[in-house]
Order: sequence, then C-alpha cells, then structure tokens
Amino acid sequence: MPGGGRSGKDWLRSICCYCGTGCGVLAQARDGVVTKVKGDPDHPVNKGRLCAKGALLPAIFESDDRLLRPAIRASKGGALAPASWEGAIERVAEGIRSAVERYGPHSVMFYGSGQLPTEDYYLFGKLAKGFVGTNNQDTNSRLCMASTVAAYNLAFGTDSPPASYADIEQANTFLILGANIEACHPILFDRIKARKRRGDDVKVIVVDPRRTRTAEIADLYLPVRPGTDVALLQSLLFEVRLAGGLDEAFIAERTSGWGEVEASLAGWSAGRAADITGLAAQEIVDAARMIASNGPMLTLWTMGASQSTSGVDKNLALINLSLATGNIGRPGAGPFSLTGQPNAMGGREAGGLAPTLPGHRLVANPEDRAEVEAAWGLPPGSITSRPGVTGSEMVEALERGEVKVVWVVATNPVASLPNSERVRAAFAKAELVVVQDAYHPTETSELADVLLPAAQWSERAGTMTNSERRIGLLEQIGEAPGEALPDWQIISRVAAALGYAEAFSYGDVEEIFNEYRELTQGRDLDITGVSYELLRASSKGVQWPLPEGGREHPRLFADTPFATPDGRARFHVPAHRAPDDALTERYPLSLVTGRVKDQWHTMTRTGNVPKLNKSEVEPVVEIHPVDARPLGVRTGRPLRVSSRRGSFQARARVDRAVRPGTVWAPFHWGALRHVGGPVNAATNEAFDPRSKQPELKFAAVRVEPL
Ligand SMILES: Nc1nc2c(c(=O)[nH]1)N[C@H]1C(S)=C(S)[C@@H](COP(=O)(O)OP(=O)(O)OC[C@H]3O[C@@H](n4cnc5c(=O)[nH]c(N)nc54)[C@H](O)[C@@H]3O)O[C@H]1N2
Ligand SMILES: Nc1nc2c(c(=O)[nH]1)N[C@H]1C(S)=C(S)[C@@H](COP(=O)(O)OP(=O)(O)OC[C@H]3O[C@@H](n4cnc5c(=O)[nH]c(N)nc54)[C@H](O)[C@@H]3O)O[C@H]1N2
Ligand code: SF4
Ligand SMILES: [Mo]
Repeated sequence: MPGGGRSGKDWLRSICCYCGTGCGVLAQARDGVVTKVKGDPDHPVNKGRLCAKGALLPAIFESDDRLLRPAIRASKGGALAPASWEGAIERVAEGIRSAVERYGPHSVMFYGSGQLPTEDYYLFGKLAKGFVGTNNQDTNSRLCMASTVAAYNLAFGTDSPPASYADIEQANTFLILGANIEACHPILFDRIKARKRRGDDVKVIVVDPRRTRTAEIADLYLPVRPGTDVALLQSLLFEVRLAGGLDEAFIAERTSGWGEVEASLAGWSAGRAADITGLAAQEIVDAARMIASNGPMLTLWTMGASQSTSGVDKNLALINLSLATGNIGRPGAGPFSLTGQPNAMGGREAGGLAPTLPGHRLVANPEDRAEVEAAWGLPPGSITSRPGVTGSEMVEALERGEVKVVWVVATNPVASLPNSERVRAAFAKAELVVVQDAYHPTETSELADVLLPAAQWSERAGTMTNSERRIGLLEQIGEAPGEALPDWQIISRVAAALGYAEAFSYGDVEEIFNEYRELTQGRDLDITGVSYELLRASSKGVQWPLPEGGREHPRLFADTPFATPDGRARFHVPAHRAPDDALTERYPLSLVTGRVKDQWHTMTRTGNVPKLNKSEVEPVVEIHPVDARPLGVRTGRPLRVSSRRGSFQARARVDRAVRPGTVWAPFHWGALRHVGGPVNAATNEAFDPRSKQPELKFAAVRVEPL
C-alpha cells in the first residue's frame, strides 16, 4: 500500500496519542482511515482497557477541519492561499536563511511539542541546534514538565523517573499532590482504585484545592490553599520526623545534604503550616503519621506542583519526603511525577528543551556538545553554548524583536500559553510564523504565514515514551489525508532546502531512531539494546535503560548509585514563597485552571467528537457558595473573571468542590471555541526562575456577574 498504511482485518499495534499513561491500543483501518480501536489486552499498562478519549479515537478522523495542503500568506495582512509543498518549503527555508543572514541564527525559534514522536523531536533539534546553530529550540513541555526535569536533575543527577506503574500494585500509601488522576490519567486511576479495593491497609492522601473525583478515594483529603504546597511538605517532613518515620540508614548511606534540610525544618510545626496552607493542624499530623507508619509510599504529582513560580521547590520538597523516608528504589515506593503528554518523556530524552541535547546531554557541557557534533558530522564548535530562548521567554523575545522567525510544530501556543492576548500580539509581530499542524484553523494557525499540513496519529510511525520510561512503537495504520506529511519528512525537506540534504536524508523513521539510539550509549537512558524489530516483537514495549546485551530496569536506584558526583541522592532545601500574583481587595480570589476528563487541551481533536462533547458542553467557573452568595451568583449565571492581565466570561457553577476564596476553570476552550474568550487571557506568565515553567495554576482575579 502507498505510504505503508494497511487496511482490512489487520489489528495493528499502537499507543494512545493522548495522555502520558501510554495505553496500548489495537487499531484497524478501512480505506486508509482508522475505523476501529480497542485496548491491547497484552499491554501491561492498560491490559485491554481504554478511557473514553482513547476508545473514541476513530472519531477524530471524521472532522472536516483537517489541514490538507500547504498554504502561504503572500504579505502580512493578506489572505492564506493554497501552495505547493515545494513553494511552502522554499518559503520557510528562505525565511530562515534570510533571518540568519540579517540577524544571526538566534533570530529563529523552533517550538515543538510532547506530542511529537521521539524521532521527529530529535530531528527538529538536530536542525536547530546542530545545523541552524541556535539553542532556540523548546517545547510545550516547558509548560508541563520543566520543574520536574530541574528537580530530578538536582536530586538524582539525571532526569530519571525512578518508579514504575507496577509500584502502584505494591504501594500502601499514595500521596497524590496537585494531580487529578481520575480525569487526566484515567487508566492509572483505575489501577490505584483497584489497589485500594484489594489492600485493607492501603491509604490515599490527596492534596488539591479542589475536591476532584480523584479525592473521592482519599482517606485524607487536604484542600490546600493554592500555591502553599512547600509549607505543607516542609511541615509533613517535620511531623514525619517527630512520628519516627525517618529512614536513618537510607539517609546515611544513600543521600547527602540531609543536615541542611533537617535544619530548615525548624519552625515548620503543623500549627505554623496550618496558618499558611489553610488546613487544620491535625490533618497535617494525621497525614504525616500515615506516611511514617504505612509504607511503602508512592508519591504522584503533576501540574498542581509544577506549574508554579515555586514549581522546582515543590518538586524538591516532594522528593525530599521520599528520600527521608527511604521511599525510593523499593517496591511500591518512589517519587513519581506523571507525564502529561504521550511523549513528554521522549522530548526530554531526545533534547527537546532549550538547555538539552540528545541522550540527556546539556548544551552547557563542552563534552556533551563535542559528542553530539561528532555524531552529526559537524565541525567542533558548531553547537553553541549560548542558552536558547525557552517557550516561556519566546513571547518577550518576539516583542523585543530578537526572534523574527518562529516555527511551531504540534502545539497551539496562542491558546495554551498564559496571557494569551500578549502571546497573540507577539506572534503578530514576527516576520515569519510557520505553523505545522494537523488541523486548521487553530488559535495559532490563524496567525501563520506558512501552514504545513502534518500527518497525525496512526498516519505515520514513530516511538513514544510514557511516564514509566516505557518506549512503545506507534505503527502506521492509516494514511495521511490530502497532502499531509509526517513531521519528520517536513523537517527533513526544510533542512534539505537549507542545504543540509546529506545529514537529513532518511529512508524511513526507523533510520532516525537508529541514529538517535547511538547517542544514548553509556548514558543513564541507554537504549542501544532497543530496535524497531524488538518493539514489534513484544506487546509490552521496553522500559529504559536497555543497553545492548543488558536487561530492562523497571525500578531505578535500587542497587545502582545516583548519577551525582558522590553517587548519593541530594537533598535540597525548598523555599516557601507566595505565588507571583498578589491577592488584593481588587483581585481577591485565586484562579486555578485545569482539565476535564473528556477534552484534550485546545480541543483540536476531542472538540470534534460528539460523544466527548456531551459531558461538558462549555467552560464553567466553579465558585464556592461562600464567594457566590455575596455576588448574588447562582449556577448558570454568566460571569466575568478578570485578572491584572485580561478577562474571560463563562457560566458559574456554584459548588463546594473548590476551596472558599478559590475559583476553578478548565483551560480547553480557546478563543475559537468560546465567545466568552479563553481562560488564558487571565493567567499569569510569571515563571519559576530555575525551570522557567509558568504559573498557570495561580492568578489573582475578580469575579463579576453579568
Ligand atoms: N482528560 C485530559 N487528560 C489529560 C490532559 C488533558 O488535556 N485532558 N492533558 C495531559 C497533560 S499534557 C497533562 S500536563 C496532565 C495534567 O494533569 P493534572 O496535573 O492532573 O491536571 P490539571 O487539571 O491541570 O491539574 C491538576 C490539579 O492541580 C490542582 N492544583 C492547582 N493549584 C494547586 C496547588 O497550588 N497545589 C496543589 N496541591 N494542587 C493544585 C488543580 O485543582 C487540579 O485539580 O494531564 C494529561 N492528561
Ligand atoms: N491555563 C492553563 N494553560 C495550560 C495548562 C494548564 O493547566 N492551564 N497546561 C499546559 C500544559 S501542561 C500543556 S502540555 C499545554 C498543551 O498545550 P498545546 O500543546 O498548545 O495544546 P494541544 O491542543 O495539545 O496542541 C497540540 C496541537 O498539535 C496538533 N497535532 C496533533 N497531532 C499532531 C501531529 O502529529 N503533528 C503535528 N504537527 N501537529 C499535531 C493539534 O491539532 C494541536 O493543534 O497547555 C498548557 N496550558
Ligand atoms: S488513559 Fe490516557 S493513554 Fe490511556 S486511553 Fe485514556 S487518554 Fe489514552
Ligand atoms: Mo502537559
């Protein structure tokens, strides 16, 4: 079949393209389009189950807003007109070439996504960092995983998630902080629920300012005041120590820096933390006793911890708690940040973030640069040590005119970055905006000067890595519609038009994988023992590392040293700070944003699936009765929510689920999907100084009924 797609009765193996759970799916195509999907019964993650988003994947192919052919805008303010692939590629190459000639390579920005397969991610970086010569390559994982990457590196010496999903079945205590797993990792939630049903002594602690469905299985639910997790976690460690829960032997033999952390606990009694977090002191003591006495403990967290100006401190405080109690490298234990996107991990591995190079290398490290230059056949000095612009700094760089050309692949930043009006204005200022997406229009593609149609899930092959380091192969099952091409082919064509044909000529995506794989040799994520053949032969995929001739490692740091200079895990003192946006009389409420179970991000796919649109038909603002009453607001009433940056409108849902003083809204509905405007009009672009991850979970707002 042309394009390698198949049809008929073949069930081909793939991985669901939504969340980082990484469920195995079997899919069947008819006439080149996937028409049937079912959970892979042999896949260890989901054992045949799928949530609604996964099960309804065939419906994403029924929408009529697929981007089918390239388009070019002849002049700013003009209209997009259909173009040939040759014309569009030449326009992109010419834009990059001319910007590099006039302003240097750092005037070009490459903005990718945790929804790209590892091969495509790798290739985008090879072009940016290796050949164009700028580290201005970043990814939407900046909004998502950056705080965790920074904290893992600080604590373990590498960005290596220690635990596996199999630890869920062995854990006795679950500490779930800032994670709505029921909605965002539904199949993992099923596994946690099943564990709780079977084990009499299994305890669940949920820390979240909103009583989500995840909190329904909690033995102890802690409705923390938004942004105060470090205070809570310092106090938990203080009280765990009092309760005799420290693992002194582990601290002595496997860690360093405990002295400083222990000293920093002075004064963090439950009483003091109660004042800051808005919790009862007794709740904190109860949680600490559970942690101290009911191990092993698995700590799970996501955006409620990471999307914060104290994101790295929150991550470090979570890791400290695991280290001090010896909950790492053991069955049922571990600090475990769940990844959001299907290939957030792959991007971290392949060098998708501005400071990184393939194989967990750093642009700041001369040896790392030299190794990658050699692998790419580049003369020494080709890769610069100059720090690249990150996704969160991109807007300012556009505003200042430092970045002139921006190439966006598989992400929708005008909808997903905070303070969206500012983002839109910054993109409008660019000389050239290139958007490579499977759909059009999106909030970002509307601003494109060149539109490049991409093949999406099932229409192209590649590998992705889930939260537990499990690499899976996504086979090509259907065929791309219209003239859409796999991302790696588009990147290769642009590279060729820039004069780098030799370094970017690949017969298929497997060749890219094999090239990338060599760059992992001897690294913590060594996958020299992995091949497409191996991935095809087993329905499980492979958990890294798997060196050639070696074995898989479901659990890291059990009997191997940490990757720090002294081989010990490193404690770091976390600082408690208030969020960036101050609550005042004018802006008295905390806006917290999040997700609903049946929608995916900016809705380009799930928003077109009728069965998924039934559960939540429009965005809402959840508000506690205590805050709603004085405003005379009832459920259904339209509200305006305003921050210091901007405002949006949505209907009220008066609900005791949110903490008094806090309002919650889902961020899925962008400017194109909701006349009331996007939630991100109001969110805050302030970011953590170490991870540069923005504070998407806290904005000071005022709410007015309309
Ligand atoms: N259905 C669905 N699933 C998804 C996605 C999707 O779009 N839709 N996206 C995927 C992606 S990319 C990601 S990153 C993950 C995100 O997964 P999650 O992080 O679980 O999802 P969110 O709803 O963004 O935020 C989680 C919780 O953080 C809480 N929170 C906010 N502020 C604070 C705080 O200061 N402290 C604490 N302790 N909690 C706080 C919120 O109330 C919210 O319930 O989901 C993935 N899965
Ligand atoms: N207020 C608020 N804002 C947030 C968050 C929050 O919690 N609150 N969460 C943040 C987080 S964690 C994340 S991860 C981001 C996500 O934000 P985005 O990445 O902007 O959201 P998506 O809608 O997933 O965008 C993916 C785009 O890629 C396209 N696409 C799908 N498949 C392919 C493909 O194979 N190739 C190409 N080229 N394109 C494809 C889709 O059509 C879509 O336009 O949002 C962030 N923004
Ligand atoms: S849990 Fe995540 S990976 Fe599994 S089917 Fe649902 S969206 Fe897909
Ligand atoms: Mo994410």
